[in-house]
Amino acid sequence: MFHLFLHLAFICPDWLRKCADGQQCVNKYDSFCNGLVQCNDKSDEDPDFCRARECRHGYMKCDDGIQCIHELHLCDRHIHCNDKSDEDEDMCKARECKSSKVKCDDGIQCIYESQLCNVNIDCVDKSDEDEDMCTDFTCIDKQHKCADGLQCIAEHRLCDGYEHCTDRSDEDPDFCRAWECESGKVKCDDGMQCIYKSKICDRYTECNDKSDEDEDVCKGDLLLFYKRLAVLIERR
Ligand SMILES: [Ca+2]
Ligand SMILES: [Ca+2]
Ligand SMILES: [Ca+2]
Ligand SMILES: [Ca+2]
Repeated sequence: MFHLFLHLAFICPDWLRKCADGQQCVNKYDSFCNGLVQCNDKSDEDPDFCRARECRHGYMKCDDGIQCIHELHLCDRHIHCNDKSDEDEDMCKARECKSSKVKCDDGIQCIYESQLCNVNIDCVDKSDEDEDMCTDFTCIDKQHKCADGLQCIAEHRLCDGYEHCTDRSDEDPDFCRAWECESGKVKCDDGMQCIYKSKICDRYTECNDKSDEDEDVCKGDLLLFYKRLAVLIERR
């Protein structure tokens, strides 16, 4: 009787759910069938309960049919399934990468194409940053090779006023003076940095030379403003 009373009196907030014993609240999204026992009565990992339960969106079952792991954790070279099935070598080697992803040299791990030669090690075997490979590598669409001939950066990061190439070549003054801004962007007065047109006179300084927020341009003097705009558009 006392137990029943406790059971009824015990209410979990919205984002939590009761364990089977009714004595404890655990996160209803993360706690159930994640391979970790979080309920004192172990009901969150009860095999029968978990076998009958589908994984939530973006998650998948381990071979045991019990545990759910995030899809991104499949074949990432870190063990997430208690039965280790997510990193089974034969399975991972036979598995194709999703589009826009490519295999690391190990034939197991998949990474995004944009992660190749980006100076971050994404493959556990480091093959994505192999110097010989990156020297020969043609950057993917909308990417640009830094002067070192190794690193690829997104084209919109060229001459944006921030260094992205480890050799700083994306912000090299000579290079940027000669560089035409991508569409929708204009040069600051320094003739080097490109900013989005919409950032002119938006009260936030984007140009390192502060020319996008120049008082004369932005305050009142409409004629000057249009003159200036015409110059900027011409410069595009
Ligand atoms: Ca894994
Ligand atoms: Ca990388
Ligand atoms: Ca940059
Ligand atoms: Ca601005």
